[in-house]
Amino acid sequence: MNTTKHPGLDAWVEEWESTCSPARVVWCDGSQREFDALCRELVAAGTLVPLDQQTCPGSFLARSDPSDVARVEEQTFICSNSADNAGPTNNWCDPNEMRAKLRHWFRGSMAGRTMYVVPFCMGPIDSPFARIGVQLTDSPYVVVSMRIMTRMGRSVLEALGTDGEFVRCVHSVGAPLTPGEVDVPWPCDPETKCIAHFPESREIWSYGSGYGGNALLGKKCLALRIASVIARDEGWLAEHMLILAVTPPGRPKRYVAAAFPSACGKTNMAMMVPTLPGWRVETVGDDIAWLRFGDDGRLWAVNPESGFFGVAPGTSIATNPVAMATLKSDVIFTNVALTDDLNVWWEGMDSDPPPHLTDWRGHDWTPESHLPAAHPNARFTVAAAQCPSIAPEWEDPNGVPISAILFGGRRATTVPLIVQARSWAHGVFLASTMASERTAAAAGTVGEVRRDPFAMLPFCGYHMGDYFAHWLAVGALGDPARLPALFFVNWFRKGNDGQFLWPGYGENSRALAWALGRVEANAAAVDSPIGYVPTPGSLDLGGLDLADAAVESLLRVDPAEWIAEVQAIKTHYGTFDRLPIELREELHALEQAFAVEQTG
Ligand code: OXD
Ligand code: MN
Repeated sequence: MNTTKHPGLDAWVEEWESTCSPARVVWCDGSQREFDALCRELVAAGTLVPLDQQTCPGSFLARSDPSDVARVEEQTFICSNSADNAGPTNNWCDPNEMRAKLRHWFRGSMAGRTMYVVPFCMGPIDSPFARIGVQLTDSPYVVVSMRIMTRMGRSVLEALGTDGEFVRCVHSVGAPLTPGEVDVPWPCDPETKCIAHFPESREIWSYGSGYGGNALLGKKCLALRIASVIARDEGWLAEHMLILAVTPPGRPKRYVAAAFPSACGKTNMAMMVPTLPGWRVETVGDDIAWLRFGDDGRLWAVNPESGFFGVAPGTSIATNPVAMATLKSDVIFTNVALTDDLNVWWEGMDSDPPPHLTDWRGHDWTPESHLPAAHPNARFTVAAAQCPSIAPEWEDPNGVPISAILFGGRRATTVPLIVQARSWAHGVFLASTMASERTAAAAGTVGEVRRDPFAMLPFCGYHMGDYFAHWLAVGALGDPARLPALFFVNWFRKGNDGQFLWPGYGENSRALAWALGRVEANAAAVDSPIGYVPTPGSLDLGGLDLADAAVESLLRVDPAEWIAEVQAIKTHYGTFDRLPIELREELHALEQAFAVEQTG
C-alpha cells in the first residue's frame, strides 16, 4: 500500500481496495517507463498487437470484445438526488439504489487483477480551469489511454497536496479472475454495463466496459457530465465543442469554438486545411471546450484533454490530411483492420482495400466480405502534441479568447449553410433546436431528425431546461460587445437530386471567413426571420465551381420548411417541463415572422 500526503485519497483507495479485492494495487506515476512497461504487458496478454515499427513506430492495435464497442447511452445514468434534476433527457436512478447495486457488482470484481490508481488532470495542470480526478481501474489499456488523453501521474498528486479536491472515479471491467484462470485479451462484462454519475458528490462509477467514453472517465464522464454540473454551480460552461485558431492573411488570429453532434466532423474541422489562399487554421481541441469569462470580459476556452480519441473510418488524406500525419507514430488504434504487413486500414482510408485484411474481430477479410473490416466506431488514441496543426498556445493556462461559436448538425433540408444569431438569447434558442439526421449506417429511420441541443444530449449532467437557462444566464453576465458571436451552420444540405450542395472540409473556411467578417462587422447579410444569412456576394466563393442556383439553395430560408420546423421545435420543446420563457418567446417570434411573411 502506497501512502500519499493526502489522507482522504489514501482512505478512499483503501476502501475500494477492500470492496474490489484486487490482487495488488499500483499507483501510476505517469512516466514513459511505466507506459512502456504496461504496453509490453498488454502485448504479452494479447490485448495490444504491435504494428510495423518502420511505418508505425510506437503504435499498437487493440481489438475489443464484440459486445464492447461504443458508449452505452441506455446504461448511462445521472444519479442526482432528485429525478427532476436529471431532467427528461437523461436516465435517472436513485443514488442510494444505484450505489447499493453497483457496490454489489464491484464486490470482488477485480479479483486476480491489478487495481491501478490513476491521478489525472483535465486542463493544463497550472491552469485556473484545471480539475483533478483520480480513477481506480483494473484495465491497463485504460491506464495507457488515460496517459495519452489526460495529464496523468505524479505531478497531479503533487498538485493535490494534502487536501486538494478530486473527482472520485471508480472503474472495473467486471471480469474477476479465479486462481489459475487464463485471461482474455479484452476483459469486460458482456452482459452488464453501467456508467453512473453522482453529480452532487462529483463521483463516477463505471462497471463492465473497457471502451472509450465508458471507461476513460476523464472524457465524457468528468469533462462533460460532471463538469457541466460544476460549471452550472460556478458560472462557466463545459461544452461538446472543438476549438480552433484561424488566421486570415494580414489580419490577427482569432479563436472559434464549434459544437456538432458525434459523426458530424468536429475532428476534421479542428484540423481543417483552409482552401482560401493564405488562410491558416490551427487546432486547440477537437471534442471538449471549457469556457469562462476572463478579467477582460471575454469568454476564454481551454481544451481539457491532451489527446484525440477520434473515429478512424472516413479519415483519409483527402478528408483530414492533418489527422493522417498525426497518426504516423505512437498511436493506440482500437477496432481498425490489420493489413498482412502489420499496418492499419479502415473504410474510407483508400478507395481500394488491400486484397486481404484481418478485420476488427480478428477474422480473415477480403473485399468480397460483406461486413466492414473496421468497426464503424473504430478509434485512434493519440497525443494532441504530435498534431502538426496544434496551436503553440493550446496549453496556455488562461485558454484562448473566443470570438465566435458555431452550432451545427447534419440537415439535408431547412437549415442554411450559415446564419448569425441576432443576439445571445437568439443563439441559445437556435442551439437548443439543434438536430442531426440519422444516416443509413445508424439504427433508426434514414433522414429522421434527432434533436441534439448544443450537441449535449448524451453529455449534459443535469436538466436540459436548466442548462438552457444557464446559457442565458452566462450571456446576461457578459458585456454584449465582448461575447462571442453565435452562428448556426449546416454543411450537409442537399439539392433536389439528393447530392450535397456544399463540398465541406477545407471549403468550410469560406463559412468561417464570413463569420469572422461578421465579427469584424463588414460582411453583408440579409436579415431573415431565422437570423442574418449571407448575401451570395458576401461569401468568398472564388475558385469554387458552384452554380448560382446551388448557392441560392444553400442560403435559402424556405418558409414552408421553416413553418414545418417550427412545429417540430414545438414538439421538441414539449418534452421539457422546465423551459426558459425567453426560448418560448424566441419560438413565438419565429412563428410570427413566418406568419407575417406568408400574409405580407
Ligand atoms: C465522442 C463522441 O466519442 O462524441 O467524442 O461520441
Ligand atoms: Mn464527442
